[in-house]
Amino acid sequence: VIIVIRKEASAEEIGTVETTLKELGYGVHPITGVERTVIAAVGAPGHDKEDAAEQLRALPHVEDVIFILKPYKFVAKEYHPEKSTVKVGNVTIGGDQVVIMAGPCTVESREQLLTTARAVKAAGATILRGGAYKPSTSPYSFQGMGLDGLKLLAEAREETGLPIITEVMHVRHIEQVAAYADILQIGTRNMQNYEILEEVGKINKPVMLKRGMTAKIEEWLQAAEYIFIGGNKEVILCERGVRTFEQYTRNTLDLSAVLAVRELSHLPIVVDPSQGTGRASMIAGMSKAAVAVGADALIIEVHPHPERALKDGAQSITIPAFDRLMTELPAVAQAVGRSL
Ligand SMILES: [Mn+2]
Repeated sequence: VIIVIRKEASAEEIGTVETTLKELGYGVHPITGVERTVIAAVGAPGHDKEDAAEQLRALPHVEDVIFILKPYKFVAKEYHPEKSTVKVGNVTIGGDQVVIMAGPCTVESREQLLTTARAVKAAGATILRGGAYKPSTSPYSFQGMGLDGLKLLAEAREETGLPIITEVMHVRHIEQVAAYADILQIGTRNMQNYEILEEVGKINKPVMLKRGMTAKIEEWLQAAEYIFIGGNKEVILCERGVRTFEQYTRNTLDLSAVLAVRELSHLPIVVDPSQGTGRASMIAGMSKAAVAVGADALIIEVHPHPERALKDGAQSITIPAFDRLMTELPAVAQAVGRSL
């Protein structure tokens, strides 16, 4: 149950509502917003829905009581029927305009990053991606430049004006990454790392939550709920492909997840055709398909020399290929009532 508290209620009065809810047997998760406070009250066994509703509506300072019979509440469409948007600088994710995030998989050098940043900006990308801390399946492969990579990303933002998105892998890095990044990315391996989710819930920066490679959509939305409960409502989802029996592609890009998320939630959704396919040859096609199905943004790996990339070269497109894609996407966006 979501309990909407009246605007004029004081902190003390809100505390009284919380205490009463606990006495009634509910688990209590308040979110204090700028405008008003809402409380997710979960549980209360033995309560008939009608009785509970009457009881809750009778509480002082309660404006509305919304029943959500899903394992997630705040990220559910029932809680917020309109699509929510996340603003980063002057870029809006989840609005009419489809946002393009592009850049190298991993920051490798100043030259590699700045060359790519300038090129993707010139082609029309509005957010720069780049990994500083890289999760790797193999402990022997490149693990990223760390803090030096973050500094290079900040330099690229300074020069191009593009906000940056980069991954945070460990709780101990959150503060450092948040000091540089405009959007924090939670990778597929950490989607169910509840410690990280709780911590990024407390920060004041947007978070892009990638779908776990074997996660059901419901589990993914529950993971997003963790961030929301912490008080951070700037959550973006990212479909990056799931693991199936197929091996020709690195993952199976689940574009139906865009529609599923749209049906179930108000959160903006990004599609990653690079990780989703693992093949540079498929990125343009899947990018167009993602825009056609209604993705709010794409995140694309671009490298000046994919054959020399330290990571994910096979799924990175060249600058000319990215330029071409950016001339083809507006027509697709327009066909589905969006712009680019
Ligand atoms: Mn990558």
